[in-house]
Amino acid sequence: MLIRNNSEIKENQVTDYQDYQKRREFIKTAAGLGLAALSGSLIQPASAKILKSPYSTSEKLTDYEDITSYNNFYEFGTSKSDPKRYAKAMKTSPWTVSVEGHCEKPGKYNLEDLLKPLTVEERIYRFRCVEGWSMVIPWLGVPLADVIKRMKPTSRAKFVYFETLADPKQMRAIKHQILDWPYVEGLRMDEALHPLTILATGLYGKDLLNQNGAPLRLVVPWKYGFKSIKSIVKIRFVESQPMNTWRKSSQDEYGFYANVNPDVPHPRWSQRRERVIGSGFFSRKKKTRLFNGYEDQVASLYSGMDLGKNF
Ligand SMILES: Nc1nc2c(c(=O)[nH]1)N[C@H]1C(S)=C(S)[C@@H](COP(=O)(O)O)O[C@H]1N2
Ligand SMILES: [Mo]
Repeated sequence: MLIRNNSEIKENQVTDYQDYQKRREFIKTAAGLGLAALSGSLIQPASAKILKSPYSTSEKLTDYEDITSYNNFYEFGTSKSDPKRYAKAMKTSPWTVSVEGHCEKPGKYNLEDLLKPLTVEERIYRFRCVEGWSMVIPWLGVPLADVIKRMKPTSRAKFVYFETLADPKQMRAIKHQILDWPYVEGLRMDEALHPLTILATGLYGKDLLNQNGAPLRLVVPWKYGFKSIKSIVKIRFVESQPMNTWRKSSQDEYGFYANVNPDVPHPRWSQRRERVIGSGFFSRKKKTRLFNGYEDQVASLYSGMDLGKNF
């Protein structure tokens, strides 16, 4: 298995970044001293270095406990606590990703084969959900661009389509038509190739837990959370803009682009402020920024577009 869990480290021990950094330093040192038994036990993939990405923010991290217990993953139910409770039933190893459409290297890839030649990076991204809450998460992952380039898309590939597993035996809410399963999403090719866009395999130095979209999920930090599709089993290169699940369910409320934008209210609520998760009972509210604060990096992708219409 490319990605390992470390049974010695309990979830509740991984609570803050200092601890986490210290442990990583220790493991690096141990590896340097040739203590083979210790090296590779935490960091994925076993043999590779993890680069600290220049794209990270330095904001205070959300606690591991909050990131892994307050989730949206409707295949397991609509309540924020359902994914943690029920997603264990999903089997994430072995895991196959089917690559399809306009590219030179289509096929069914084991997760290991899909990611093996690539370098895992750690990136600390602000993650904002459409319902007005935000987290800051230290992700582990690979740039989506690196995966796309390996698949050699042809000139007809203008968008990338993604699909989540939809197995009623493993996902208890699939039997309810809450959404049109499988959950699907899409990005325009330039968004997909943007260096901020990653395929995440872990967070806080550990493999993703199922509730966060194990073993492979998208993270697009300047967009609302629903673009960041979880537990991906299919990646397809397509010519025209794909439909996405939330737009299918309510196209007045959710667009294709889903760029974080305080000036475009959701029909049922303002999007001007966000609750920072984990900031206590008297939750801290923060002003939401255009493109979730990543305006300098991504605004040029949308120059000339009316962001009120293309929301
Ligand atoms: N397959 C799938 N992916 C999904 C969802 C979902 O219900 N199913 N929810 C989305 C929404 S609305 C959000 S806010 C994020 C939440 O990610 P997190 O639970 O890791 O914070 O996942 C997104 N990806
Ligand atoms: Mo969301």
